[in-house]
Amino acid sequence: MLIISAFLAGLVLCFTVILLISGRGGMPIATANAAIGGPFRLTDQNGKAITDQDLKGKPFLVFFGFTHCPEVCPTALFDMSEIFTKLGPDADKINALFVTVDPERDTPAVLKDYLSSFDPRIIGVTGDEAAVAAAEKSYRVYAKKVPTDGGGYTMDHTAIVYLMNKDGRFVAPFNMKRRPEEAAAELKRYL
Ligand SMILES: [Cu+2]
Repeated sequence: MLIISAFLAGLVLCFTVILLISGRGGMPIATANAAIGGPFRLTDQNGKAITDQDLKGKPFLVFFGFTHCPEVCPTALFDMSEIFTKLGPDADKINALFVTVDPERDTPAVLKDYLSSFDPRIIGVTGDEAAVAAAEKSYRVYAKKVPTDGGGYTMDHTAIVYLMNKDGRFVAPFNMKRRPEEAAAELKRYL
């Protein structure tokens, strides 16, 4: 009973966050605001360093989450995988990043294992706590540890997918609530 209620509480939290911030439609909340995003130095799921410079020249989607997330993160990653499929050959011209807000548990190996259920082109990103916190700050991502009944914890976090252009500048929150072919068509406009 305790476990079930803890699970449900986690689910409700995740949903609340997504409802609060995703809204409907993909209208730019701050197109003129270039202050989202910026330099970072983190580690990918293969243990290799990844920086903002590695992403230059291709538009990218970036989403912050964690592998223990019951619902929101797997759904976003599933939708991203569908979009990659619809992109066809253009998929190689776009990057997608899943940055953990839970570096304590999400090591490169854990991310790699978790992402094997999704499109292999999605890049898992982690790092030490300070580097992850800096990335959260530059993307204005809210993330907070929430203790659960069993003595563990879940993460409350911002669930916006950001669309960044070829120069690494923020374009708009990316609307995932539509057919993957429509989302893919929008991405192709930024190639
Ligand atoms: Cu999540």
